[in-house]
Amino acid sequence: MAEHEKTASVGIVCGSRSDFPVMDKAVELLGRLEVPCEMRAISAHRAPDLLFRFVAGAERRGVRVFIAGAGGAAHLPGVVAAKTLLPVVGVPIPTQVAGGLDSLLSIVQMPKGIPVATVAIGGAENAALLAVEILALSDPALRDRLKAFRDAQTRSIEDDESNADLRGTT
Ligand code: RP5
Repeated sequence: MAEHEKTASVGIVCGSRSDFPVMDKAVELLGRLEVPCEMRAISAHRAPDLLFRFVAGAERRGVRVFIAGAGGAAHLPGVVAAKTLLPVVGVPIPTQVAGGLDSLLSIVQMPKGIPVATVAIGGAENAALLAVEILALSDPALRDRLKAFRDAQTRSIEDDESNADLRGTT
């Protein structure tokens, strides 16, 4: 385990290493907002006991939110949610066969009792932002960084040349 992982606030788990290119976008965004995270590839169906150990260990190490990305019959986020009281954000991974609609429905259609906050297909950035919003509830400095991120995002659209004629108008 790398040194920075000991203080991770967000635990990211993927069903496979093949999900990393999508989920790396969450890691990158969390890094921009200075939120420590750790990412693992642990299949819920191929290695369920390892997944349970990861969830329990991550909680002990200080993880406060999980992000789980999986594709196809994507039960990983629901299984993580079943093993923790922490919030779980699910990311449906795009697939070859159904474009990720299979992943989306598998994750979003959780039966009542165990929720998973599901973002768009491939929506790893929004998963990271949702995790940040949750953490910011009890971290004023992080809230300030999130506000600055939002403001910069708005400014980049206002500064776009195609909107030049709208500047300064209400
Ligand atoms: C899921 O099956 C993973 O989340 C991945 O999106 C998909 C394909 O997995 P691999 O074939 O790369 O193992 O479990």
